[in-house]
Amino acid sequence: MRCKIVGAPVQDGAGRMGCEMGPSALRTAGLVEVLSGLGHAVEDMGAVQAMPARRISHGNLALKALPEISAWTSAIAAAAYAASEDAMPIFLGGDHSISAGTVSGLARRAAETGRPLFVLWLDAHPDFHTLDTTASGNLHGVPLAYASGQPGFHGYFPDLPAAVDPKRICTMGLRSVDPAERSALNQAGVTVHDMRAIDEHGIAPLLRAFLARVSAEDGLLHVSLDVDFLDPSIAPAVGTTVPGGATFREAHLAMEMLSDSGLVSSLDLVELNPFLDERGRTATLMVDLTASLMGRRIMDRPTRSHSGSF
Ligand code: 5AB
Ligand code: MN
Ligand code: MN
Ligand code: MN
Repeated sequence: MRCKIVGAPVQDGAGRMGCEMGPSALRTAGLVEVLSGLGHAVEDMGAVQAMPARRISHGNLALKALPEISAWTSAIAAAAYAASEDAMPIFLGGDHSISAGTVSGLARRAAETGRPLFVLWLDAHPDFHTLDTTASGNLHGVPLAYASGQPGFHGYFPDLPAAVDPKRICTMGLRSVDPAERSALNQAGVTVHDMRAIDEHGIAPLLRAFLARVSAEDGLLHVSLDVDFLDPSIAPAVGTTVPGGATFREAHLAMEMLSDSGLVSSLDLVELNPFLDERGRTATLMVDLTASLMGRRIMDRPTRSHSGSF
């Protein structure tokens, strides 16, 4: 597979500084070498350049860094659209506000190719606030709402050439959902597999069902992996830790199943805050998970399910 690594060193969307160092930490943990070692042709595109911010004011006075994140979103969307023409882009955040750009750029690409875009959102949070509903004002809490065309972004964020259909979004790992997000997710028809569902059913059948839908529609699949999807005991380097996250084995199994499916067309690695890490362990885990998603196996064959191809 041909991969393009795209750095998006954004931190203004998070409540604390440090995510700017994320791309550097992921490279230091050996991302490029690991992918090359798996036989992929890897091109490191360096970092997206921030565009100059214009003045924007909004009635929600809690909003932080709206001009900056709006400008980043334009630049990252353009980079995502370009990189997805002939390769699988892997975006290195940066806080999760970068996905306002990645997903919208990929949706534009998908619309041109005529294939539907699906999004798998692996996160403790749905990031489904609008500019009006966020109480913290941290814009890493809005990207999925923006990219799926929820109201209230017009005039503040770049206009969307194409939105992702909320019915083609699946979130997994949720365990911190604000009331406004809960009703918006239900109304929009997003598939939500919260931690309770993962506890009760196991991650495999839930993911298998979603992958079957992507495959049935010959879709493109974007995976957005927030560090806080993982349990903080194994992934401490994130500003928004929530107890009770995915285990090491659950996360690897999800990545291995995604790899077996052959459906993943792009990936975000977001919210890594290296300032909060312990001797690089979270960065290393993110790279290892990426390796599983990109074909690393314990044994030299994929493990097939009894019932189907995933
Ligand atoms: B992350 C919260 N919903 O709006 C808010 O880490 C958390 O990208 C957002 O998932 C977390 O501030 C954003 C309380
Ligand atoms: Mn997130
Ligand atoms: Mn999160
Ligand atoms: Mn976070």
